[in-house]
Amino acid sequence: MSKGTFYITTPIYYPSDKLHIGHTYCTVSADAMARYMRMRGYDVMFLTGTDEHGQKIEEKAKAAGMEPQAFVDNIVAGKGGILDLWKLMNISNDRFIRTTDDYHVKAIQRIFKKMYDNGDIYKGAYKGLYCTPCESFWTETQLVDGKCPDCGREVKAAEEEAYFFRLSNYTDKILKLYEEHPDFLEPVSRVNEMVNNFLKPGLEDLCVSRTTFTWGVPVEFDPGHVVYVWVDALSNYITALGYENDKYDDYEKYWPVDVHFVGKEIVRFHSIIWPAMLMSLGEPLPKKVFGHGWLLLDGGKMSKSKGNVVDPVVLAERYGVDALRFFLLREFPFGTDGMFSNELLISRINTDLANSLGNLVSRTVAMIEKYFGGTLPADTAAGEFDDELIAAINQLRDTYTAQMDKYAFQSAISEVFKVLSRGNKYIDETAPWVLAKDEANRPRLARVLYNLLETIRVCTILLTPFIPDSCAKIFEQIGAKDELITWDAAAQYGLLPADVTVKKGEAVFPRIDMAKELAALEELNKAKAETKKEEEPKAEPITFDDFLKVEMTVCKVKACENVKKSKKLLKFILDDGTGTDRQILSGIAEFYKAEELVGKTLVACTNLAPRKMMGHDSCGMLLSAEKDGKVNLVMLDDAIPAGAKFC
Ligand code: ME8
Repeated sequence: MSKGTFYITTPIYYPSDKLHIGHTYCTVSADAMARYMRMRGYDVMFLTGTDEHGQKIEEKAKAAGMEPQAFVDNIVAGKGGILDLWKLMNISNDRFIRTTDDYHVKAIQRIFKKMYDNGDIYKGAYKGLYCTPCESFWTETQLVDGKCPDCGREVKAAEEEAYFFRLSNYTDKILKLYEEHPDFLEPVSRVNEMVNNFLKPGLEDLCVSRTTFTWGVPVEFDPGHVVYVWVDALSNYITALGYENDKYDDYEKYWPVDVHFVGKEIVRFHSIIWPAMLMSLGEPLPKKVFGHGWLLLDGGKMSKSKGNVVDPVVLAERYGVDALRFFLLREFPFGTDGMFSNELLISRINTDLANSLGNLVSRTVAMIEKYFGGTLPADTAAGEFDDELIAAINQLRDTYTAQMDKYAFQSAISEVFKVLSRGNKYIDETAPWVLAKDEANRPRLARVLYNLLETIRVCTILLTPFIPDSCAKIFEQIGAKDELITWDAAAQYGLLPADVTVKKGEAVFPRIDMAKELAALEELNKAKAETKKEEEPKAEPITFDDFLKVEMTVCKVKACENVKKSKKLLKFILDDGTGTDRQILSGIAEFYKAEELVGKTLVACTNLAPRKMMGHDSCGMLLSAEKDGKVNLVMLDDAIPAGAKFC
């Protein structure tokens, strides 16, 4: 009989770039939690999926020369895509949602209309700053050094007719939610962040439609608009259960969600915008949002790996999926950031999996084979050190559960490893190889080995949510049948039959030679860098007519200055020979001092369509050359007059 339901979700991932180990972190955590709750007898719904709409995806598809749908289909469902990655990582999700799924699209249209009909969505005009990679609008005051406060990248000025969600009406309601349900958002540091940064200053209405691109869910009653990608994405958690659609019928059963696992940078969306949307829809609120930390590389987020191998497929191939899953949850406390490195990964595999767990299993099984031909005798004798070990085994499930129920995976695993260490110490204390020398000690020797098997059995049950395949192999080696590897069976010492038969198998976690492995990884990185170079697209040939379309003009720099609030941009006033000054902005401030360039003779493309950069017009582009990240302006002999054309 089910103990109740448990609904858990991961964020839905952008199918724009290859997923790295940081993305895997969140999904593996949710998977461990889902497996743990299933093991405890809950009826679990574990949802993950992909967030496929928005300008970022549209732009990526365009750059790849593909239609957006074909582009996302390939990244999600193509060979080596996201679905394959989750299969490889042994992710046991019950459902997978794609925001391009028909049922979801229709449900989003209904959800938008519902919020419009109840007055929470209205039409207005939006002027603001937009960060395309984050799909987020920002106000000037929210920017950090003129850049997106989430990702640090450039934002673009954007203005358009748009629909707005009356988020400003929800400030007090969200504050009240946090007060009345102090465990709605965890860890508690995230609550302070939300209150101080967003709620205390007062929420602003949220722009929830866009008209400058089309890759999204069209607003049904105003089709020039597409629904803001976050409204579309957040709603996945209910549409995937059948909310406003007929595809599924689980909404009543599983909603409200028990926990949304999300990365810390998207806590704002999940703990402010999402509950406000649900309040507007008159639906129950999530029981909990848990904002986990990031895996960092050299202090930064993972997207650019320097030196370390962060591709989960490569890592899983080299060390096994379970070792990788284990490392992610064992090494870092779930709520805070952790610094990833290959060295740390290998070291953790060696100390915990190969030494502590792997050794205990292989030594115990080997001794039972050696001293008893693989089957323990029924006649055994208790002795010194037994009570302490047995007490540790009997208490373990409770201490572990207390941590798991707080999503403290690292501490839960650590409880298990305390008992495994106790087991290893028990071998030293009882010295079975000494007992084996005297026939009279056989009953005692048998009991010592039995106690070790029981230690392994209980610990392995509790490690199953993290390393399911390896645990199955261990159960086989120690002869633990299905009924002895259940949740109930983890609460009690002494369930294996006294005359249990073991079966030696291959080492479940072989030890890795750190120095050799690090050298191999370095080689791998080098080879990858080489292939990348080779794969860089060669420019397509163009016709002479194409070439003639580009107007190249010699210009003299009359004035040059840094653009305020921009680290990159220089503003040039140029004499292009026409008698009218030409203004061009160029992102080369890191490489030149503005005053050095006055009087120089440069080349500009002068028939490029003008565009705005940081609020300034830029009419053309200065020619520069880049190699290894260093940029040089193309400079000509000062004798060449302004206005001269390239021919
Ligand atoms: O944010 N360490 O998608 P996403 C830990 N589509 N977690 C990391 C990480 C790292 N280095 N890098 C990424 C989105 N993540 C939206 C979600 S939900 C309605 C919409 C985590 O593919 C990140 O914190 O950019 C986030 O929780 C998840 O991967 C998906 O990121």
